[in-house]
Amino acid sequence: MSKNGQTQQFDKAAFQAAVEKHLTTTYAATVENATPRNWYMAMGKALAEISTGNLLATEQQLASEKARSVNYLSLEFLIGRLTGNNLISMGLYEDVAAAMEELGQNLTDLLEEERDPALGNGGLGRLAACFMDSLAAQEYPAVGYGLHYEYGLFRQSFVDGRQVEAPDAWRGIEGYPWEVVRPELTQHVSLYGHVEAYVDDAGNNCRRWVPGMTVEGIAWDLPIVGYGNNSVYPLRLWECRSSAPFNLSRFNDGDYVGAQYPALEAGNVTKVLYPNDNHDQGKALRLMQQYFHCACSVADILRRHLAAGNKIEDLAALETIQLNDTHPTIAIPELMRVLIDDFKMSWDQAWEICSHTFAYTNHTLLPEALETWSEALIQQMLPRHMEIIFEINHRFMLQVEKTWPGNNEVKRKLSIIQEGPQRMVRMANLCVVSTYAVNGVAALHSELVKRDLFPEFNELFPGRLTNVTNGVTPRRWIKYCNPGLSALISEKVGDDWPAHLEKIAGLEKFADDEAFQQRYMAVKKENKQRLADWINENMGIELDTNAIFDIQIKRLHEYKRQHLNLLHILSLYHRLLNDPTFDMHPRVFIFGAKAAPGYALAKDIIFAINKVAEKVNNDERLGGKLKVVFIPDYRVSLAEILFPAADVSEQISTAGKEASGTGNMKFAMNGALTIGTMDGANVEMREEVGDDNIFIFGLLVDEVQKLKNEGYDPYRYYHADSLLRAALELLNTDEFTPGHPGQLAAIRQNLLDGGDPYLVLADFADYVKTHEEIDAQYRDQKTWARKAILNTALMSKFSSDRSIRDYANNIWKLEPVKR
Ligand code: RUG
Repeated sequence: MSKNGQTQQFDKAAFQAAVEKHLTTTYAATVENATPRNWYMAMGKALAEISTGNLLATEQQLASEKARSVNYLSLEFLIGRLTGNNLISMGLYEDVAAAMEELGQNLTDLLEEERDPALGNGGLGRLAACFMDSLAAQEYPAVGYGLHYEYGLFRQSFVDGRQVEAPDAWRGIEGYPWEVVRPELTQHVSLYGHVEAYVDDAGNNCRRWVPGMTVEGIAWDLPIVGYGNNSVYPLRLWECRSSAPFNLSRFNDGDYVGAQYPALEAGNVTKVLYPNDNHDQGKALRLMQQYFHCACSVADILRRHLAAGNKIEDLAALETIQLNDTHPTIAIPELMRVLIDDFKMSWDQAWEICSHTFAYTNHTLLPEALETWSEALIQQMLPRHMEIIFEINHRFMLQVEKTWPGNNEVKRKLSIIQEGPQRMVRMANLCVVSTYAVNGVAALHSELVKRDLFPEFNELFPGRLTNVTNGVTPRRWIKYCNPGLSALISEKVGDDWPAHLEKIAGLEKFADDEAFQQRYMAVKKENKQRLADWINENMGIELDTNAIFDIQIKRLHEYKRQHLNLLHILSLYHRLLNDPTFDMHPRVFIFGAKAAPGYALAKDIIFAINKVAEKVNNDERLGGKLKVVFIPDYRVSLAEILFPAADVSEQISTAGKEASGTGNMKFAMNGALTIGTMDGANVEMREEVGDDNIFIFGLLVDEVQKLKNEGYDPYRYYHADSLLRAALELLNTDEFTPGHPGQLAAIRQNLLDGGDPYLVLADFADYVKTHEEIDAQYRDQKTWARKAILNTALMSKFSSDRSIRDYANNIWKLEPVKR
């Protein structure tokens, strides 16, 4: 590897010729009349030529070496823009910038032409993207399997403060330059129909699925480029098309439109990403997406395995399949079906392979996010799978009976089938029963999975339940998004830290160095200015970069408690206007969040923050001390500007509700100080940075539980705390919605009469007090700089490279294969 991580010789002239060739032959433009978008597309195509070559070469090498691989199955990969990141991984950023400059093009401007591929909702999908990056960076053989949604996560705008959703056609008209379609990998997927019994030639009683329809799965590969190496792994996204695109007899009868129905229906399967985060909606089309994804992926894994000359019996030795949450659980009965029905294995043989192939990651304890599917729906859409699930459950119940004889209560609790007026299949139970490893995503979360969610499973399968703490890729989340800080780090610890984040600990010894502190804070200031400029240009709000930039960016959810943040803002507003002795350092509260379109209260919270923002940003009585900004359409490319610009990171979920969080890690790496509860990965971040360098507040998990058990009464806090009361009462007036009192009252109603399910009021006073401490400490810039530097220095644990090594060593038993 040469300087900049470059792994192969860059031929500038050849690259420029390739760009110009694509400009003319692919996009019908000339050097003279090409638009910036034409240039961006042509450049992307020229770069993709390099990565596709490496993708095929990596594929061939891994097949010929019979390398053990992980197959990461996820309904979501929130990859964000690829071009800038891939340039960094290829070590070509500077060379390509110079080459494009000679062609009269500015690379930074061209990178802005890329639409974010938003093929995920939030943390879960972004984690999958970081993991693919870390797999490739460390050359652990891997294939990512996902869906090629025509529309990604909806685009968000605000109309009079309310969220409005629009479709996200992320590929534009021209398609996405990095993707390559692989028609030779097409799969056929069956749906509906019935199961029939038959006797095979050997006289065995067998079952087979007679499908009602089939659709086609088309593979699109996106290159996951290894940082500083030549390995490129595929992120393989399946698009659903009709197997019978045209009904010829209808066409010949003159029914030209009706003739296309099969194509239109099949196209619906991968039309759009479901926009729910941490919430199971239970729609039939979603089950179809899940099965389509799993059937294509399982078939492709088997194809690769057999094409490399391996025996089917060796599947578990050479392939492991990681299920990212329960969304791809149907892959388990699908593999059973294929092994039994197609490969004619016995149940025991097939089970031996399956139960040693799959591993499952749990990402949530929230009951509303734990997936169940109605038995009737599975029976109708996937009749053979329902039979197999029943059989898995039957055998499992025998095992439960052995351990807890005659205990029907424990059987009811553990059964894959949940009894009730409508019988439901519990996907998490199916996962725990059928996989060789189940992991939570942060130490606290994994403990709660064992203690509260699956205690009996933990007893029944000792050692199966484990932890792998999440991480984030330092390539995108420091090197690419924060060039100023990256240069400073490289100067102090050398430039190989993006691949070896442990090295970043070398910054610790500069935490007290005043000159370094000043340079570090100067970088922070530049990053704040970059964000302030973006906000000014796009939203017309002017910000003072001397203010504290206090940022909460994540999906809008009650458990994440954006409304606690809002109540704090209202309390500051109240104090600034009513308490002449109150003093505060100027503060800018910045939000970014999408609400699921059907989540009314989440949308009300967005509306309320926007209305408060409108008022305070224009209220001269506040003397510029308080600003509120809600950035529309929060997405990966905006996150790349937001994380580096934060002074304060809001990680304020109710303890026990946020499985891990990953934004918390990105903020801290970029030198923001966390205000957070003892929840998710905050707990481990505190262990790393030490209590002095993080602001922890609020109830602990067990205190939350205790308070609830005792009968939580939000009015107790309301009556006891006049500041809280003042903040809540503001929501009942027309202070922020002139002439329309009560427009914000739903939030107050939920917190008081609705019982305040996430204990916002119980944590309010401590939250306010902790913010006062932040205010005081920020005024001492030297101390603040020291803490910020230590946050950067002490975050190496949260590199996704470490997470992937944990998976590889402790779960997958996977070795790197160097190219
Ligand atoms: O809510 C969790 C986050 O705490 C976590 O960091 C992330 C990645 O592990 O996954 C999020 N999540 C959980 N998203 N969806 C779910 C449940 O389907």
